Amino acid sequence: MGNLKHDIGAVVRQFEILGEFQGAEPYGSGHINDTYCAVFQQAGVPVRYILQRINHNIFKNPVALMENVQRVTDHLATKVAGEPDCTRRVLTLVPTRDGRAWLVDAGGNHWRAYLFIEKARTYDAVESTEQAFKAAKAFGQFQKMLADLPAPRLHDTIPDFHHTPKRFATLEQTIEADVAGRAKLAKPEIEFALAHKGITSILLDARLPERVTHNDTKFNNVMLDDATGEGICVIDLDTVMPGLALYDFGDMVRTTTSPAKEDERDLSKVTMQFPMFEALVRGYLSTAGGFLTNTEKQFLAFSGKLITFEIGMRFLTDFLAGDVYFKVHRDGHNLDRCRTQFKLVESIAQQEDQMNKLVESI
Ligand code: ADP
Ligand code: GN1
Ligand code: MG
Repeated sequence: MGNLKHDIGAVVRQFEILGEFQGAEPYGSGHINDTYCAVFQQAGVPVRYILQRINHNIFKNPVALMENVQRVTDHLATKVAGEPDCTRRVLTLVPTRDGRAWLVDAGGNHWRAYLFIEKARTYDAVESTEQAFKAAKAFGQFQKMLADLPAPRLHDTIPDFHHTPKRFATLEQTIEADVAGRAKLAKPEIEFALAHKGITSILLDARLPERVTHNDTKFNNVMLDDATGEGICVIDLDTVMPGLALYDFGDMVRTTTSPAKEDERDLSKVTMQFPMFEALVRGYLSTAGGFLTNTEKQFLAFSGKLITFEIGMRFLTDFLAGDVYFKVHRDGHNLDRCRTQFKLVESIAQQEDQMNKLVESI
């Protein structure tokens, strides 16, 4: 407790949670928010909760974000109502003692609490094709359940989040400014990025339909059930907003086809494993196949290359800017992350023809 940045006990006691607060620990390996697991003693049983502080440097309008999260979780809850385990299939916000969906503390921080999804976990790296299939199936189901979200349009919690040409322009400006004096440390990566300008606008030019999408479908944003392996709950809903279905599929390819972690330093371990891609396509189409257009399907493989390139550019940009966006845990962390992404882009490019043939054959 002593090392925590915030008085978690004081914060979490303001939520409508029964029992005595026992303690809290930082939790998970997300790059953005501060996540804690808080334990309460309830009638002799320890019960866990997830408490999160929204990173308001990144999410400039936390109220709009929480309005989205509230609408999305309410809508999903109506879809699974009555099903077994319904409170493990959707995130459930715990209200504050004065009946609000989130809390603003004296320092202006926005906090939310969720029921802790027990008997399930997230993984930072994929271990089997079965996991890939089940994760993609869950993200497809998530998009499907949100297809009839009633109006109005969700807020854009981060405008132009997946606008790859704008991400490219930001990188160019960051290279030019070189505020941290690090451009000399990333020459090959800068060269690689600049050489790929041509792919950045391809999805935008394809005039694909806008949908409600998750936009951050990395493998550790879906909880897999310990007993069945099923993708029981899609989490991390901060970026759920209007987007392209392919942003979500692309990020699955980025995070679920390589056996290596996102920050692996041994690049020989980073590779697009074809059987994982096949499992992702089959899993995703098993739930999303009914609503996707043929054009969307044609870009499934390409979206993996594009989103991997885009996130690689973002890591490179943050390295050059002096590590101001993503949490880092060592020197050069963002550059390491950029390198794995660009290695994966190359691996996808080498296999793109076969990947497209596979999609056509399904
Ligand atoms: P970030 O935006 O920082 O990535 P996440 O919302 O993904 O934060 O949460 C970080 C980690 O906390 C997740 O990877 C997951 O392991 C865990 N987690 C988040 N929400 C829950 C929940 N409701 N129940 C159990 N674990 C959770
Ligand atoms: C961040 O929040 P987290 O760790 O799931 C980021 C994603 C990146 C990802 C890279 C709001 O996701 O866009 O793809 O890191 N989220 C935001 O791992 O920028
Ligand atoms: Mg996350």
